Formats: sequence, structure tokens, C-alpha cells
Amino acid sequence: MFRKVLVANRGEIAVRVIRALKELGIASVAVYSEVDRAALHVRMADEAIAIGPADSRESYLNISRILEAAKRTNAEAVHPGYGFLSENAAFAQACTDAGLVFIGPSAASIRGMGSKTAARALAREAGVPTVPGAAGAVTSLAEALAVAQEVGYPVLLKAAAGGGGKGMRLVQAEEEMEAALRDAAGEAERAFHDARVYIEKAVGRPRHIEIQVLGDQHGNLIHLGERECSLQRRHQKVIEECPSPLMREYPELREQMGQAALRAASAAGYYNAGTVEFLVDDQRNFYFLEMNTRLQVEHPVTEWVTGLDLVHEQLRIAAGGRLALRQEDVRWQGSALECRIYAEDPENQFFPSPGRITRLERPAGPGVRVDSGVYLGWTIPMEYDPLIAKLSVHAATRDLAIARMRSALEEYSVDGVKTTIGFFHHILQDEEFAAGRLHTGFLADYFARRATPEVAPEVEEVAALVCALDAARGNGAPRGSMKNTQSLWRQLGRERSFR
Ligand code: MV4
Repeated sequence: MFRKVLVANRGEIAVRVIRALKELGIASVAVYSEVDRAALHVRMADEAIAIGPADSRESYLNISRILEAAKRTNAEAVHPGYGFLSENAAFAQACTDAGLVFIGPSAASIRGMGSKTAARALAREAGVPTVPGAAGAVTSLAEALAVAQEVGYPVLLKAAAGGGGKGMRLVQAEEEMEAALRDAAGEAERAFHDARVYIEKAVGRPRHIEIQVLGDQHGNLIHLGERECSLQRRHQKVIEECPSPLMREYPELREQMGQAALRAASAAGYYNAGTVEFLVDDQRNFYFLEMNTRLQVEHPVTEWVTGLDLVHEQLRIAAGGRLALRQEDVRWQGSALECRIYAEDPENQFFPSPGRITRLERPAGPGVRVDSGVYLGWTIPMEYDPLIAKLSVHAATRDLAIARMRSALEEYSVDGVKTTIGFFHHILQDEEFAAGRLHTGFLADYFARRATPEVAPEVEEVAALVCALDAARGNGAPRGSMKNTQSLWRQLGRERSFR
């Protein structure tokens, strides 16, 4: 095992990794930018090295500064966390070239899955279902029109270098194609310096279900089941859970999707922790979407239900060890939920609300876990993702997990910044949520169900997609009245005040 590991990240995930290192008797090195001098991850690590200014391009994304810090502290390995450099093939390669172990998959796996068209081709060749569409990037308007004609409208244009919804455009009819191609390519160019886009048939009201995989460098590869991540707002996950409510009704689906994920991962020569994302339609057809070649934000729900520690596994795998268990040893017990609690103002379109935390009371008790990178008196910087904590719970059943989450949220109290805690109270009381009827348009529908006139732009964006997809499925009833989130929250605030 390693003696010393550098954690190339900040916030709750750096804290999470540092805890695992401590437990395994491995010394930890934190890195920090100017505004993170007093951050929790810096306080918790055995050593800490300043790597530059607040702008992450000059600190947490600066490969040479991080390698320098590793060299200076004699670290043997680098854990990249999620975000920042975690899916940067050049960084993984640079670590290896500098004689450091990158705690993740090979640079080749990262590169292969980084191109969404290459990943799609790889999955398809491995016998994993992909959404009907073009094999590679489209090269002309004529080709785009031909593909769309063949698979049928509506179609989605997606950035080949993308992922996460950037550069995505819905095209509902032929006459929209030219402008949509131009917009999608422009957005892809600005976001990824790569204007290539590809086409997929749009799947209506899909669920987003992902499979956690784990592989060692000796060819062993297992899956740890699914996470349901359908609850998203503007392509940001809001609540994640394990198991997916769908698997209760159709338990064979876990094994089918699990095997498909293993085929995709195996084709990529994958080792370490990874996630294969799928869309699942209302007929329970599943389609490969992309593969994330990192530890994910929502890994705690899988840890709750499988009893494994994914960071321990990552460390053992990176050090050349073997997986601690075989597929048949994996058991799924109970139900787990995770809420991403942000310093954002739900009454003002989830506008970021960084600032100093002047009061902090956190929930505790059986089956309650808080992953956080903040402390009382700390100022959440405006330069980064304003995540306060991931609150996760585990209980015997989904109903009990929901009840446990609700009481944990009641115990949670944060002053000094606006938070999304109150918003979760409302979602968790929702009957559609309780029934497990989840899909990627859920939150847009949720706002719409409770709304009066006026349309919020961010709701409109998702709702337009959902609506178009509905129409395509033949039940094209116009959506009910949409509403400005601001007035929605004012209305909800009358029912119950936010904290
Ligand atoms: C789709 C889709 C429907 N059909 N692809 C959005 C982000 C990116 N990772 C994939 N996304 C989607 N791809 C096809 N062919 C609908 C979405 C989508 C979505 C997916 C997952 C979670 C939330 C979403 C919200 C809107 C659209």
C-alpha cells in the first residue's frame, strides 16, 4: 500500500479521501488555492501545499503545480476526486510519467470514454444497447437530416467531446435542424474547443440510472448495482438513490444492466471505480449514455447499500491489489438516499449564495451520514461549486429512508448562507416522489404541478424537452401552466417557511 498520497481536490471529496487515507495509515497531502487556505481539507491533511490563486485554472486545474507539490512532499500517488482533473487523460499520463500512481483508470480508458462518439461505438461493439442515431459525428446538414429521417424526430444533437448536457439541442422537425446544428456546434466549440456533434433519437421522459463498476488491474471486474439519478435540475443531480425504485418492480433489470455495464467497462480495459450511465425508457429499454471514469459525487448511496468503502477499494486497486470480493459476494441491503445540499437560494432560481457560515447544526443518528467540507465560521468561497454537504441516509426500506431523510433535514440548520434544505422538505413530501415515479423531467413537472402562470426560463428549457418528447410519444397534451420558480417558492413559503 502507499505511504503517502496527494489529494488533488478540495471540499467534501478531499475530506472524504483524507479520511480513508487516515483509516488505512497512509499520510495525506492536501493542496489548496489562496481562498482555501483555512479550508477543512487543509486542516485535516497531514501536510498542505499552496498551489496558486482562487481561479481553478491556475490551481486545482494546474497540472504542473500539482505534480510539483507531489514531488516536493514525496507523495507516491495522486487521488483526483471528482471534477477538476479527475477525467483528464493528460493529467493521468503526466502522473505516470512523473513516477506517480494516478488513483483511477488508465489514461487510455479516460481518453476512450472522453469522446462520447468513441464511447458509443465501443459500447455498441461490446453488445451494449445504444440509442439509435449516427455512428460518429455528423459532418454535414444533409447527413444530419438523413440520420434524423431514418431514426425519426425528435432527435438530440450532442457534443462529441461533451457530456452533461452542454451543447445539447432538441430538434423536433426538419426545418429546425440547420439552426440547431449551428447552435450546438457553437456551444460545443466554446465549452470543449471541439465543435463536433452527433445525433441520437430523443428518448421520452427517460430515467437516468447508472451502474457502479469496480475493476482491478488483474482483470477482475464487478458491478455494485445501480443508482437512480433521475432527479436533476439543469443537468445537476439533486437527489440520488439506491436501489432504483424501478428495480423493486423489475429485479431482473439490475442484473441485465449490470452485465451490460461490465461489457462496456471490459471493452475499455477498465480498472478502478467507474460508472456506466444509462437512459431507461418507459418500456424499460435501457441505452448506454456515457461512462464516467472517476469516483462519483453520489457514491455514498452505493456504499450504504453494499457495505463497501469505494475509496478503500480505489486505493487497493491503484496499489496493484485485487478486488476484495467476487460478483456473487455483492449484496444489496436496504435503501439509501442522498440530498445534495447547496448554498443556493431556492427562492431566487437557485442562485449561488456563498458566504460565512454563522450557525451550523448537523443531523446525526443511526443511518445518517454527512459528507461535508465546511465548518462553523468558514466562508464558502464564490469561486467554486457551493456544495455545503451531501446528506445521505440508509434504512431497511425506501419509505423508512425517506422518513429518516426528512427528520435528518429537520435537524439540519445552517445560517449565514441561503441553502436548499427547505426545498428538499417539499420534494420528500411529494406523492409522486414517494411512489418512485421518477424521470428526468420530474423536477420540471414538479414545479409545473404546483404552479400558476409565468414561465421560469430554466424550467422552460427542461419542460420544452419533456413536452416535445411527450408529443413524440403521441400523448402531446400541452403542459399545464408553468410558473416562475420565484413566485412558486413564494407560494410554497406560505405553506411552510424555509430554514
Ligand atoms: C438524452 C435524453 C433523451 N434522449 N439522450 C442530458 C445530459 C446528458 N448526459 C444526457 N442527457 C439526456 N440525453 C437521448 N437520446 C435526455 C437527456 C436528459 C437528461 C438525462 C439525464 C438526466 C437528466 C436529463 C435531463 C434532461 C435531458
